[in-house]
Amino acid sequence: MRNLFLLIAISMIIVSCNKDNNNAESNYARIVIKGSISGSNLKSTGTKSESLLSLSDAKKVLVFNSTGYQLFNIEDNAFTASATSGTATALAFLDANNQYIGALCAGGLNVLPLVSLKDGDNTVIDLSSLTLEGTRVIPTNNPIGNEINLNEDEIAWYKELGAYYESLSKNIDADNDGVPDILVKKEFNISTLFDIYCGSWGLNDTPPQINDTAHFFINYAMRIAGGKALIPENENIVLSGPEGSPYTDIIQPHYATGPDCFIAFFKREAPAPQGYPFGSAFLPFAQGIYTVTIDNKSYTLNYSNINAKYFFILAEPTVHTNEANEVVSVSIEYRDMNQALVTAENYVFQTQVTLDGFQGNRICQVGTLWENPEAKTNTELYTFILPEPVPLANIRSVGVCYVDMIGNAYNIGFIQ
Ligand SMILES: [Ca+2]
Repeated sequence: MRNLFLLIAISMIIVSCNKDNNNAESNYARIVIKGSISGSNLKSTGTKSESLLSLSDAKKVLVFNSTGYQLFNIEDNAFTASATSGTATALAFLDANNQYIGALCAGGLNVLPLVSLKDGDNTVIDLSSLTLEGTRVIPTNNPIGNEINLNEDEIAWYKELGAYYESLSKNIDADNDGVPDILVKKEFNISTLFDIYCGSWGLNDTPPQINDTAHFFINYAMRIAGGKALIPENENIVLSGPEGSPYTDIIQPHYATGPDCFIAFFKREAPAPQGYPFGSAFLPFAQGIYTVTIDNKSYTLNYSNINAKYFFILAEPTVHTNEANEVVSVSIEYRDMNQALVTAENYVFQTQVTLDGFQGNRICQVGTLWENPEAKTNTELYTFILPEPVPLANIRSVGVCYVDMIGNAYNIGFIQ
């Protein structure tokens, strides 16, 4: 029963779509990012362009992370873009024909982590004049350490994420027709779901019990969301790769559509090793180039696997009951692997709590992940009030699922 239950719980989460960023309406604050283009003579050697481009050719700024892409125009050699506070965001520069010129590289980082901001959500990041070196777009004003207050360790940490954003930047034109896919609602968003069984949830004054962190089992899934114009006629989406040494064990266990997208999950199923708490193990996908085939048309997607160590923290739930022994709320504490409390906002963008019954049935969900109409109200990370009390005796497990600031998700399971 336990194995069955856990597998069902895994398949039930995260089916909501990303919002259409061009009609952004969100509770999440937007951080203004502006800059100007100087008449640099340095030429791009970008692989996406056949002719050499200079930054003065740039006409659009593409702001993106693994949950979405958004375009802003450059007019009179200047732009004012915005990105969601609490996320880590990259900027790419495109010419009038949507050719890739280069990506922002500030203080050695090719991503702007929009956390620890100088003036909070009112912070304006003025990159000032930008110049091109190769495909790196260098700002005169480096916001890292100024508007974005990171220490040396954090800067080193984000540098390690460079390859991840480089990989995402290559997915702006998955059908290789030279047009950014977001312009024709054919964009792909690719991310990783980590599924981790952690121990027992807390109950009132009894704290959660966490398993030995050295022996956590992590299951992996690749989540691919596709824009409205990509929604297939049937659910059959084929993922193959990575290029060079393709897997033979990829399955598609879950599929959903929303008004503006489809979402498919892919897993690599393997027999469970001895002592494993799940019925099957789901292996990680290697970094590389994958092909997605939808309605007989193929798309190229770059995937960069992020080690769970970067943004995985222990989101530990405690269930609170009333006099009738009904669950009324769930509180979350966020701790590192040494059980020290951490500032969740530096890791976590959104959190959702789910309560499931003994048949794997979903009893209650509080909070919603990703950006969709329901998620707009979800800015809570710590306290989750149930819409109505639920008998404690009906609860078999508690799941805490959060999306990290680079767009990957962690489903952290607890049973009693
Ligand atoms: Ca395209």
